[in-house]
Amino acid sequence: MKVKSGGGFRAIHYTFKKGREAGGLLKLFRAMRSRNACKTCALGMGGQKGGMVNEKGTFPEVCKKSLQAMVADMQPAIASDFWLKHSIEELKTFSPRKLENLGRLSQPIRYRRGEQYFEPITWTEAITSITNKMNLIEADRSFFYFSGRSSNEAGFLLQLMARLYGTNNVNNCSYYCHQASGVGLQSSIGTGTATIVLDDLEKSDCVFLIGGNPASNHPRLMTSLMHVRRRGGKVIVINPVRETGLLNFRIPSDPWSLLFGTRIATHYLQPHIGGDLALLWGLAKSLKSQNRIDRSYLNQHCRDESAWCDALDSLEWDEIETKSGILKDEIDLIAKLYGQSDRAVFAWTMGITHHAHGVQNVQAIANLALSRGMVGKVGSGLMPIRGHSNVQGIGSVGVTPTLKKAIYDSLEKNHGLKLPTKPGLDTLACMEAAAQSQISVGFFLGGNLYGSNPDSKFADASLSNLDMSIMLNTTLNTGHVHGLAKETYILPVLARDEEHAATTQESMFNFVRLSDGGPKRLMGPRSELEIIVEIGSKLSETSNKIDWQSMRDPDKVRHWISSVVPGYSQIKDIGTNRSEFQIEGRTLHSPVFATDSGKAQLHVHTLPDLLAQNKGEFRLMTVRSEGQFNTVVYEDEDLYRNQDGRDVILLHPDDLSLLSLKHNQRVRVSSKTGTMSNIRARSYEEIRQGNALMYYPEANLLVSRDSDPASRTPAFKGVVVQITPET
Ligand SMILES: Nc1nc2c(c(=O)[nH]1)N[C@H]1C(S)=C(S)[C@@H](COP(=O)(O)OP(=O)(O)OC[C@H]3O[C@@H](n4cnc5c(=O)[nH]c(N)nc54)[C@H](O)[C@@H]3O)O[C@H]1N2
Ligand SMILES: Nc1nc2c(c(=O)[nH]1)N[C@H]1C(S)=C(S)[C@@H](COP(=O)(O)OP(=O)(O)OC[C@H]3O[C@@H](n4cnc5c(=O)[nH]c(N)nc54)[C@H](O)[C@@H]3O)O[C@H]1N2
Ligand SMILES: [Mo]
Repeated sequence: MKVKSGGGFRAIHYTFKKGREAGGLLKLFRAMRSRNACKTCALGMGGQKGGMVNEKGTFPEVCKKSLQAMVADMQPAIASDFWLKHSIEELKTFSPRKLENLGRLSQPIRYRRGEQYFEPITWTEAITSITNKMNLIEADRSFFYFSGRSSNEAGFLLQLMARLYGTNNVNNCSYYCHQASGVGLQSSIGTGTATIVLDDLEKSDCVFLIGGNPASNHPRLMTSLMHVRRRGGKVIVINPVRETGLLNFRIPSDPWSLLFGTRIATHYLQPHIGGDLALLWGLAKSLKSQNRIDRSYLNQHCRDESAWCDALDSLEWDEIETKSGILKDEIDLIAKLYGQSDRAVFAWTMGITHHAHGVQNVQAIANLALSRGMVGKVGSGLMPIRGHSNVQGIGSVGVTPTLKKAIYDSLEKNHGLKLPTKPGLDTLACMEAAAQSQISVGFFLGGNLYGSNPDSKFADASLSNLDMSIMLNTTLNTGHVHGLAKETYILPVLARDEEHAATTQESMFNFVRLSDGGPKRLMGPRSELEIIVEIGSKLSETSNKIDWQSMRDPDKVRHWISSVVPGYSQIKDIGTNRSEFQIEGRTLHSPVFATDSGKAQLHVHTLPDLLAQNKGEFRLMTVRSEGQFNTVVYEDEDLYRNQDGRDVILLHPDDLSLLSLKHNQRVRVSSKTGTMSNIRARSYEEIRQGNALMYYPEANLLVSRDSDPASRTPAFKGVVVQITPET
């Protein structure tokens, strides 16, 4: 049966199913209610108000993904004889789901080239071998990659260790995610994160949701969107795909919505993939012709108003229509609605950032918001919807190749440390350096760089070219069996709700939460902080530079963070006063910007041509299904898009006819980077004609390393493919 709404009873039924897997619903409920920040997206659940409570204090807010993540952590340990029974070659044939379901990692394991099996080793042996090797190489021949699941404390300490060791090759998954938002916002308004708090969303009368599928990826945001709509506000979705859950969603915590469903989008624009920049400029042009631009705001609070207005005037509608795929009438209608709004919020996700012009997309969103004075006012503003639960915090505390000047200065002046000055490499640059044998050691705090990277073949070759890699993880993923370095160490870590001391995380609304930790579920894994201390205290370059042993205590690390990270001074006492806080200088409720001039900057762009202009070519987006969290696939089916498997390419029915293909016919999909065979071409009328959809991470075989020059984010949603029938 075709699924016509997101959420609903299916989500509740799922809760019971997961409860059974976790050894009882009550046990799962207790774990979910513990005072820890939610482990999945960065919407900001949990912390000191208790699990399943949002930043406004509403309960119960729960989603399928948070249950999945919790149940995964509640699994028993992988038995120690497992490693001797299953060869690496065999593990390579396991699906991401099978790897995750093997259980929790609980002892250090090592692989050495030439051997066929992982070998369990002691912690002492692992730490000694790792530090011996690191002591032999030049620091700049190493790189550090962080996912966004770890705590602020672990993030801060590991980046400090890397820099004391002597390298700035420090980066996080943001380079494959929201980097374009950070760079774009910084260049427009002087800060790189959301300008609003959750409550502002509840006050707005118009929300633009651009290039995201929160029904599946940030389900708890749907409650706020329901409220906007119930208040008579507008929810304008811009997405080449009509996503089921954005049309109708059944919110489990709202009885009426649960039974009858809630319509979410009031308006739905379907541009071509990559057509947003033209569309955003079109909206601004239309707004201007309707005399709805707030000239006095632009005059007082923005720079380069006249250059921006001239650019709007000289743009031709023909160009806007062909490059966006949206007709002027439709653009005029949406501009009119926006023109009537008093408090508008602009929210966006990967459909905006995963392009070779991702930064420009973000700047154009900021332009549009600024044009009506929607930045720096209650109930309105800019809101990048972040991915990982602490990806924003990891960036704030210094996990970036270039340290913020304030952090750098403070570490040098106040703490007397000498930091390296050679510029650090971003994620893609590190992968390329590894492929060229310029880097020999990779250190990974969480994540799955192999699975996340564009051009999977290249990723495999590049990571295999390393002499040593060190991975700190909770469960096994594809990155532990593909692209193995000559010597690979996998170190098991505790999840944040199992640590003996409290840690902190930062939500997408710039709110710092305290996770209490909790009893260890397994005896083998260690806390991330403990492992970093063990390594840092044994590296010859770092051992005597700070008092490592004291850093086992997250309170001590927080003292450091408080003294060096801008806006974070209140973190110093959070371990004792337990007061979660809003980071200073981020939320903008008045139009004073953190730029040199105090004004926001308007940007002018040239509009890129749409990709895939030639006959037989399609624009491909690579996206998440409802049943996965990034490279970890929990279920093969994609409930909301009505797909029973992941080996598919979704095409508009007219495109199938054009290609003389039948629904479900096997095809070969090729790009300039790779080919995937035996894919089912499926008729999917919800996608805009000329565009195609496939699932990440599998489709990374097709994604090239072309990236946005300004943010270095790969164009995961801008791939040109050809489709031919299998013979
Ligand atoms: N369940 C679940 N939740 C998650 C994750 C997960 O994997 N699973 N991952 C987390 C992470 S790290 C992140 S970053 C977020 C990701 O959250 P999203 O950004 O929502 O995830 P994607 O699946 O990448 O999908 C992007 C959406 O963009 C649309 N899109 C694609 N190309 C374009 C375009 O050119 N223009 C426009 N306007 N739209 C386009 C697609 O149709 C799709 O609806 O979710 C987080 N939450
Ligand atoms: N083609 C394509 N590629 C993409 C994307 C896309 O849309 N299309 N999306 C991109 C995006 S937005 C992102 S964010 C990246 C994802 O990039 P990553 O963050 O690198 O990948 P994940 O799959 O989220 O990593 C999951 C692993 O984290 C580990 N883990 C879980 N919890 C913890 C913890 O508490 N501590 C530690 N140390 N480890 C833990 C588990 O072992 C799990 O296997 O992928 C990017 N790649
Ligand atoms: Mo992400």
